[in-house]
Amino acid sequence: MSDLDTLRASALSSIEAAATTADIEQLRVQLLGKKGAVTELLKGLGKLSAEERPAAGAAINQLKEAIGDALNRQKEALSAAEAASRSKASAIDVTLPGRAVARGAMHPVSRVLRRIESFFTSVGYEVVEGPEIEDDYHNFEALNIPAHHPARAMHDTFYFSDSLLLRTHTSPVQVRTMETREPPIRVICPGKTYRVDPPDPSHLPMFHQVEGLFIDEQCSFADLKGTIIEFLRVFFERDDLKVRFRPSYFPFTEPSAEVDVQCVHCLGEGHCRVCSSTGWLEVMGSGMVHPRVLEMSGIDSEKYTGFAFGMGPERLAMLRYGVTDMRQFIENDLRFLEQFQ
Ligand code: 2NL
Repeated sequence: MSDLDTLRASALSSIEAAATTADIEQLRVQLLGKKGAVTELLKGLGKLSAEERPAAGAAINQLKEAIGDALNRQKEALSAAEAASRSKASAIDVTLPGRAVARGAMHPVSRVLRRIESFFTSVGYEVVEGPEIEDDYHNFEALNIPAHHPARAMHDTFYFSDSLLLRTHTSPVQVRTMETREPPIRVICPGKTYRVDPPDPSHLPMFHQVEGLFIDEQCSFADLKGTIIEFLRVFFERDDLKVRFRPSYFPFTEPSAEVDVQCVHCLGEGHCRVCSSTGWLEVMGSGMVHPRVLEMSGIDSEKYTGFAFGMGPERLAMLRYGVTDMRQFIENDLRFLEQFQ
């Protein structure tokens, strides 16, 4: 066998054995590159005699072409196989089951806030928010709460300084509304409120309040009663719910009334731990806005009258969903929260 035949056989068998396109490129360099085996043979032609040279040159070129063809063929085959395996590796298996979307649940207090807002906006009220850090004037003074009132004692209010505090109710939002708008005013003010109370079954240091304010010419206690009774019947989803207005006292309203509903648990019959067998549950406070409160915020109390009310969404959520301990609202126990889907 001549040197050419040996080289041809070994080159073709290496090409056939190549496993990747990178191997092929390496072989191309080894065989046909500047210092490749075939190139070395061509360089050797110079040493041959003029008679031998044409035949030898033709044979080497023929070998060069055969190796080039073999490299190209094998490269094409390998690159097709490599592309196929790349696309198989990155393919999406559409038969796999989908990942389930974990569904959240709305907090029961948020659900109650939404119900309250949806009723009042449906009868023409606007939802207004305001700062949680308030000053003494808007939280107390403008609401006719004198300096000696128990609500101003240190044990109730979180103070930042003599005059800056965490609001103890959302009334200051209504004060700010009266200061900046002209009647008629129809607003509800939901939001967080703060009092120095350690958590227990019926108290939290941070809780919510929704207050409402209606001011217009000719506004009467009958408007207060009609609005509140209708709200409570819609909220508790009972057309015939009994509602009771009990005389009470707030510094910012006169007259004032606590609002009771027929016990939603026992409906007023027999032994009951929810209403202590009284048949009634206190759910709101209300009253006609004190004329001094109107005047302090720049509203003419000869021309305008108004009513106001306040309620606690935590308490309403306990009644509506049968929650017996307020602390559950802030414990973030998913076993509790997941029940309100
Ligand atoms: C309660 C009592 C009440 C008000 C809040 C109010 C606000 C202004 C003027 C007059 Cl700016 N009144 N708010 C009136 C009566 C009762 O809330 O027991 N809340 C949970």
